[in-house]
Amino acid sequence: MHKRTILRTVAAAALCAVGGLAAAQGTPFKIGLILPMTGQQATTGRQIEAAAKLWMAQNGDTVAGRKVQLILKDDTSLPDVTRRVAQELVVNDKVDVLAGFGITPSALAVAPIATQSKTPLVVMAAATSSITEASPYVVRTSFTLPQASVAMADWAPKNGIKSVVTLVSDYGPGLDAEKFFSDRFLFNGGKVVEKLRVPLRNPDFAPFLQKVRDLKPDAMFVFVPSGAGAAVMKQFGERGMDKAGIRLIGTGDVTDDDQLNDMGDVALGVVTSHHYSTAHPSAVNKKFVAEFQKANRNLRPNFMAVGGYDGMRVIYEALKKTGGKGGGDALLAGMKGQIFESPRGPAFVDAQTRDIVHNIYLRKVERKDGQLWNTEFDVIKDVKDPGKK
Ligand code: VNL
Repeated sequence: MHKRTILRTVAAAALCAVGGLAAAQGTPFKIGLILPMTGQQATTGRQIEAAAKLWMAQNGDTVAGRKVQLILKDDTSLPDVTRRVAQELVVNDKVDVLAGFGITPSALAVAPIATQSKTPLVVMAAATSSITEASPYVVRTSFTLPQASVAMADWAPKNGIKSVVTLVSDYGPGLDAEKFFSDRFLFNGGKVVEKLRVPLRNPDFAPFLQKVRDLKPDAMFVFVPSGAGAAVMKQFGERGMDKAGIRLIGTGDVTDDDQLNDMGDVALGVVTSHHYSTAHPSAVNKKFVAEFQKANRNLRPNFMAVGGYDGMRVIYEALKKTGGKGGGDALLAGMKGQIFESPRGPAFVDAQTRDIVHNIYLRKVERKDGQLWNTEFDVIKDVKDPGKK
């Protein structure tokens, strides 16, 4: 099959959708939320589902007179499943928006369906720079790896780090992190001793960490996806790499707030760059964290939750702008250019690139009141994705 059949079915569905517009006011506005609820990326699914539900609890389930319905599907983070589920949501459920997408391959698998059916696709988690270029219907509320990585490559050489080994997951966001960190670090006079890539599925970090230990750089720069950070941190400590004088730096995915509190002393002092910390000291974030924790048995919201929460806001605001009517192109137009205060700080959906613009913070892991936090100590304001041409 598959591609031609899929495209034909999707095209037919799009035609039906036009005919059905008159009836749209009476029908609910459907958001097809596709997330990895099981499997290796399940923490990301759990975070985003909780955040989307919190948004709806706080803002109601009716927008401009139109009832909003959330349809949650588990893609187990396998892109073939993501594609099939998205096709069913568009053709059978006639969803108005597709949203979620825990990993880059899942977002990329669905981009052609979004284009063919003119369905806005709101990326709440995946963070490879090029995703927004895969379809003109993609809008992103998560972040990009180049945004976070460049900030770290500027910070490190000013803070005694002259040689680095990079260690990244071997797929889209990891390759972005490796390239944008290395190029900038080199430009700043640093030396990248070796670039190591670990498989995304069932990674065994041990041999890679041993190699880093033997190379003995000033620091190891890490990107692993949300949920894998604790394993890296644990083995980094077990091998005594911190004691051997190798520092761990990276994007904030490695000190993921979903897991940070259980990482222990080895995480103390680790500096990362990212767009969100649960400890972000704003009134909007304090309220977000408190209400998220109250609704989810004290679970700490991480950057994935914020991508989901802001994605819901962008969808709600766009629907409001269409007076509740919706329609793929009208919704897309309503999403572009939105400016709002996110729990992460100020945020902006760039109308040209459809990508998120936000602050990138430098953070250091500290213990406060018996818990570990990514404490922000510096900020680079309004960072656009450096991966865009
Ligand atoms: C991706 C990027 C996934 C960053 C992540 O966690 C992450 C991705 C699941 O683009 O696949 O932290």
